[in-house]
Amino acid sequence: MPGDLYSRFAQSFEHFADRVLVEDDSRAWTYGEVARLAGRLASRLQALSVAAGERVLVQTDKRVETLILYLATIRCGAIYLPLNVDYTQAELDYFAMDATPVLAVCRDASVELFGRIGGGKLQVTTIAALFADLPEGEAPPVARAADDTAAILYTSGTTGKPKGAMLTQDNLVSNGETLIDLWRFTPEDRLIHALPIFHVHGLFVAVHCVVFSGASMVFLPKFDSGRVIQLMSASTVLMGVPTFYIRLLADPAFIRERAAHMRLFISGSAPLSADIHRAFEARCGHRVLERYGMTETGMLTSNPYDGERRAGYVGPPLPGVALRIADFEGGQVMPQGEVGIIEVKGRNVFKGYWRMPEKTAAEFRPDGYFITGDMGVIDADGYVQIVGREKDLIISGGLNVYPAEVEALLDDRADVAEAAVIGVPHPDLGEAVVAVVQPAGQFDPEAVREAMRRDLAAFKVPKAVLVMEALPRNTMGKIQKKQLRETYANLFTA
Ligand code: MCA
Ligand code: AMP
Repeated sequence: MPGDLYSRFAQSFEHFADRVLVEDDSRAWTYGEVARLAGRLASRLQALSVAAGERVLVQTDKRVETLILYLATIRCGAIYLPLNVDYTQAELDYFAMDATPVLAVCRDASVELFGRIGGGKLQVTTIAALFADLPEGEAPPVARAADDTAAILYTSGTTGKPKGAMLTQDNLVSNGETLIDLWRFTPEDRLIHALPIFHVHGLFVAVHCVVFSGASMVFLPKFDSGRVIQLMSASTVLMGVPTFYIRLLADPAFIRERAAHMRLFISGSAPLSADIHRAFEARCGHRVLERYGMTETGMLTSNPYDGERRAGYVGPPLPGVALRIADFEGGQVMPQGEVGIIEVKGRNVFKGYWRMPEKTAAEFRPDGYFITGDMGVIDADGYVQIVGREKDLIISGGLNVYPAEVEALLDDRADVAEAAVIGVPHPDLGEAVVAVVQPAGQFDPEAVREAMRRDLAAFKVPKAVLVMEALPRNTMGKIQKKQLRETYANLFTA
């Protein structure tokens, strides 16, 4: 039996043909129906020149049709490239020019915008057009090798342009298999799917756990605590970022009885505070299972299903994941119990950044370990604790914002002498993006926020732009971000 991703999907399509795979507010789709639609859509994609190794760029709303588009792209042997629906034209231009997709699928309202990319050379379509009068014939699945790329997900970085992480067929199959075992997924499970489907979390972790195990899921367009609470009585698992758990706790309708049918609450993508972990247990009796991962690596560690789910820890490495703590300079392994950079190796680790061999080489050690940029420590029981990040990164509501990108935009403005962008504690989002600006002449913070909205996805726009006559610097002249973070630590929590 071939080991590629579509073959793994096909196993479930066959075994669970009559069971429900996915539901939305309007109807349910069985595994068999989804498989047939994916086959027919693959015929249409092939007619649009989607072939093995070609990229299909997707920026659309979360719908069951988008899920089927993902499956059909993989069936064609092509590379799926999902993008955040929030990205602006400036951001999209870069992704499209870098990835050179054979086809872009966008919202109806964005057809014109996509049409302008690359001087009008990009082939653009919409979900509605793709699904209109689907051909009857199903294209046969195109076999792929374990090391062939199945998806490219862009991640930004502390310097330079965003990088397309190439995730292989085997990365995705092996990580999914590990997770369904560890988290005990069965065909009886029903997942509340409230995450976006353009990240590893919502697309691969959530969807693959469901499809690989023959379970089902309810697709919500976005997180809505009322809807999620309502669904709990007939569901078993919720996967979310910490903000989901913060919002559930903030909802008085979330009481113990509502969660009685649920068997598992999983959190990841950002740190879940020990306070929220404990408050959640006190409210509903469930201990959240926290896990840790990255776009480039999929899931890396997880608290155990049966053993102790420890608040403030992300658990031991997953089976098949080698994880070590190294010193900050050069990959020297640290003794157990000491803090250092987390480095990882395993079948789950990506094969490199799209068309960026130097950047790829810079993030791996010579012995093949990938440098995560997260700072951690392993305790005597083998549990990993994340204690910070070496990379200058803000995680807001589970979404990554690199200060360098926001600072560059501010520094380009005539009314800004210099800017520092920091993350400060936020009761809902965990961290919020804040800009501290040393103005050059007349300066209107609200006008600056408005202007930034044109160039930046909404989640990257600072929630506050603060003015300081002179930014704090050390003796070398470097801006003291630590001091700024301390100064504004209570901006949203006071
Ligand atoms: C929306 N906004 C945000 C965020 N989301 N601002 C900062 N951070 C965010 N995360 C903006 C909106 O555009 C809006 O802007 C304003 O904030 C208020 O939005 P709100 O209605 O509160 O937001 P929402 O639509 O309810 O979304 C919040 C959310 C969502 C539910 C937390 O962002 C979300 O689903 N996050 C999950 C992201 C995720 O899947 N991450 C996984 C990637 P304005 O008012 O100005 O218009 S990491 C990953 O995949 C790795 C591998 C891993 O380990 O999992
Ligand atoms: P991304 O590149 O969007 O995949 O984000 C990956 C980053 O999210 C990791 O490098 C961590 O910094 C962070 N992350 C993911 N899960 C957790 C977690 N459970 N606790 C703390 N940080 C996390």
